[in-house]
Amino acid sequence: MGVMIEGVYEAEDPGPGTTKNGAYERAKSTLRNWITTGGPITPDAGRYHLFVAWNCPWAHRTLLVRAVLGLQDAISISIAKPRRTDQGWVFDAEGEYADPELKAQAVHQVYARQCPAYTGRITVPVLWDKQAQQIVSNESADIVRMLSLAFDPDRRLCPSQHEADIDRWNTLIHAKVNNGVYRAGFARTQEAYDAAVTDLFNTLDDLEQHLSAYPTLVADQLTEADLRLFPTLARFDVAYHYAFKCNLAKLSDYPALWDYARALYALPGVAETVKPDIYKAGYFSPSELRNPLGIVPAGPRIDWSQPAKRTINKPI
Ligand SMILES: N[C@@H](CCC(=O)N[C@@H](CS)C(=O)NCC(=O)O)C(=O)O
Repeated sequence: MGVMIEGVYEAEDPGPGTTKNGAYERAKSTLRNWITTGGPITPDAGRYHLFVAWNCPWAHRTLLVRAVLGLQDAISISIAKPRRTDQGWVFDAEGEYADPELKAQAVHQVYARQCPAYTGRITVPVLWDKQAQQIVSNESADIVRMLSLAFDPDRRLCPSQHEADIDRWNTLIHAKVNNGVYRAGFARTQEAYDAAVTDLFNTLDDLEQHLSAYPTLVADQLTEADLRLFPTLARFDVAYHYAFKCNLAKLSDYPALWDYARALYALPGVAETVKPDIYKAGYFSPSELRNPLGIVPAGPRIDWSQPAKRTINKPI
């Protein structure tokens, strides 16, 4: 794993950003254009391509929106191999992990196509514009919102009247849950770890309370906020609980959250995006900090197909 400096991929990884007190700080995404009706980047079927990895939760949220809105034919994908190498995210020459669009060997080549002197981290997801031959965005939050607005005129995943509520959940869940597990897993001091775990489990407790009373996060219907929470829940017991030391409780210890997660899993198109064995291979890949020998644990056994008590309707 590494970083790109002026268009050259350096295998030497400076490591995830940390502040002085050992707390993890996520790098900001830098390529942030928008698809809009009437703008230069229009929502045309067949024009866009997503570069993703099954194990990446930020990529997962974009795949969920694509699946729930039925955009699989409109937006094509390339899936990078689950374990990063000294070239970062890489592709095979053929098969499931090949890149049919640009025939790239690594995701850093996609960034170099966009900007030959690119400097920064090479992350997935990346939304690529096949027509303009450039990156639209490497920020998953923007990709989720722009897909759900530009490709669905009825804004069913982000209704205008609920947008503020969706944003409120998104902000909280990003800080304390989605990125919270990384703050715990990448902490370099006890204090930073303790703060992250406290935030995470306090928020899971609040979510448990909310989801005991309501079927979903906002307005009793499926919205973008649910699709942004789900990737962290899908990885929780199999990866974060153990690999990132988020072990005060398992997802399956929260009756309402676990029921909610399974109801989301049962939505058409969602199960195809959930890959527990790949999460394990990715999160337990060799890491000097967390898992020096790269040994992947056998468990836990999880039954995602157990029917949920609640019903969540696919809006489309
Ligand atoms: N802000 C980005 C973050 C994406 C991100 O951190 N992706 C991880 C994989 S889960 C990655 O590609 N990391 C590679 C690196 O940092 O070198 C987003 O949400 O789209």
